[in-house]
Amino acid sequence: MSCLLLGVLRRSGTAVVGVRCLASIPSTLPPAVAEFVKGAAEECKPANIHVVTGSPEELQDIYAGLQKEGMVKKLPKYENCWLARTDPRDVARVESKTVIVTKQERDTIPIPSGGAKSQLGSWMSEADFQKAREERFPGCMAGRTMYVIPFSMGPVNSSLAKFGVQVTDSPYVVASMGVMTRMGSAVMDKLAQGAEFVRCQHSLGRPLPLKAPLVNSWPCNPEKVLISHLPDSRQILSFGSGYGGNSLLGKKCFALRIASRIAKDEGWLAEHMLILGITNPRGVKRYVAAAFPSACGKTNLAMMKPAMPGWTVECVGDDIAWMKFDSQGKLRAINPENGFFGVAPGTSVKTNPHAMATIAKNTVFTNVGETSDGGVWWEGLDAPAPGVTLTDWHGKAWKIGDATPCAHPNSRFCTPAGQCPIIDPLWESDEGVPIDAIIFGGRRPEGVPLVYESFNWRHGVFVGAAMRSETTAAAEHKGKSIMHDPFAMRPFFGYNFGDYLAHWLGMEARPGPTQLPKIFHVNWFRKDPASGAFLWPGFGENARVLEWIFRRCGRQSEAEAAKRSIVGWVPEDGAIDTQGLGGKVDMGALFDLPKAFWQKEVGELRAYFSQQVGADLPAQVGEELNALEERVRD
Ligand code: SAT
Ligand code: MN
Repeated sequence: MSCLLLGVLRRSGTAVVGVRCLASIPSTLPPAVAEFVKGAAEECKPANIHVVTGSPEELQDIYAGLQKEGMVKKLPKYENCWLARTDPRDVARVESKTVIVTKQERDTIPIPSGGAKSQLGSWMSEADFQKAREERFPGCMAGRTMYVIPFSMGPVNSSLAKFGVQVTDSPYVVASMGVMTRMGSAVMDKLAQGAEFVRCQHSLGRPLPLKAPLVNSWPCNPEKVLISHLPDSRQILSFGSGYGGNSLLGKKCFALRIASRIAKDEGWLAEHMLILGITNPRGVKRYVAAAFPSACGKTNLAMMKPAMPGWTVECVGDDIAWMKFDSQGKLRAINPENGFFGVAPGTSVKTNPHAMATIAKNTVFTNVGETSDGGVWWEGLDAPAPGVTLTDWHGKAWKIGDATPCAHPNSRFCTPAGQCPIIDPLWESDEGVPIDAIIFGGRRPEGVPLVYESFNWRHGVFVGAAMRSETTAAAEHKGKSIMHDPFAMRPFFGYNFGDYLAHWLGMEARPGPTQLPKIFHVNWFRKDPASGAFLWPGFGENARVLEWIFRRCGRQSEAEAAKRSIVGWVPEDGAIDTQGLGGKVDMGALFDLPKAFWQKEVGELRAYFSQQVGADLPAQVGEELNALEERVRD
């Protein structure tokens, strides 16, 4: 066996050993971790191994190293804030190169009919994966340090938390994982007690010496990107990208794809949902979880400043919810993350004042613009003060009015959740917060009312399955289209969507007491067909809708403050408080339910379910679609 030079391994802040051979690893690492690290090191052949403790001094060293390599620069305008500019080919998640490896294709995705491509995930056979792995990983960390990151998704002592170990050759990933997860020695202590962990192996795919120069000092290997998940053995292997959800493996890869599969096996839910607490003027508090596709303002809602006097919203999480029934049958949720990895452009004092306060220190910004006084800038912020000039995300001089954007549209802030001024006091509670309502939403310019409540759990599951949202067709600019994005999980399902629906439906029949949350659908984005203007003001005014949801959660009778409609329960006239909106909002138009629209919607859903889910669609979901069709008949 080859001997590798290992750096000083530190645990709990103490220098322990300078190990020379991989065989020595078990003396400092828990045996299962040592075995994983040994396997990764033998495959990737790093020059050094550094076990991450998570101490402040260690993180300072990491940032200093990143600065020296030119991967980040300090932003002197703020406290401990950093700017990274990536290779322009490495700027977002790469769905087309994201796969799930299982024995059978049908374990991963429903088989689409008529040779169509599945939109519900991407399967790779075990044999193809093995080949892809052999083409990528051997020797991929040569000359680099392999960091070993023990991390926890969820507060380390929470009964809902799960652990991972990520090996990576990217110090930027170490710094970002330090924000987005609980990372370091406390987790290693749990692993030493035998706790299970997800094995995460990540490489930028640029061994040293380099064969070609880096762009922006940002190592990546765009031609070879592959983000692979092995749910049966709880493994993630990611190659070629240093950015976001491709490389911070605790996030989408673990907390959604692998965790959704673990949740199915163990009887809980891992969902692409924000969690917020809302308190009414009498001090009664409820928690809700909400799923929205991208570009629907999820982070803004999670940190909303209610426009209604006396109401407060507090944030538990902005992206992912892990939810499990407690012994009383109440669904309890934790945010498995420790930070926010939010889209910067469009974030401003007007759209999200609490996010602006959160990112003022200890934040890593990636691909945003830079001001000449050492700050950050992006589209949606006020113009900088006179005399202050701008540099764009490529590092070139930029001025307002230039044809290309200053910040990349997917530029991000990576910032500690605990800094959010409205972080919920229970956001790190071990048992999670009790969820009274689940909200689905989408960007629907036509036909879909401001809010409705499902008739029951089974209908609510159908509402989640039927989620659609407007997107701009990426590079082709063919205009807008309404994409299916069931449960806002389309890119994140860890197993067959038909089985996922069955798992959700099964919550109703689970053994023991069960208090199911109520399920709602909201649409802040309906437009006036004549003018094209939004009918609803959105942002802080969305609290008016949350108020109705709040009331419905505590209702004494089914029809309290509501009336039956073809889509579900909608607010009875006057039940949504519009005082203070100046009579400008057309509630009639917001709740209009044109039958022709809904007949067309039923047709599109039927085609989608039959092509994309086929035989794997649970019968109950088909029955709900039939029932909707009946209700919208002329
Ligand atoms: O880049 S991430 O996957 O972490 C964020 C996102 O795309 O939603
Ligand atoms: Mn997300």
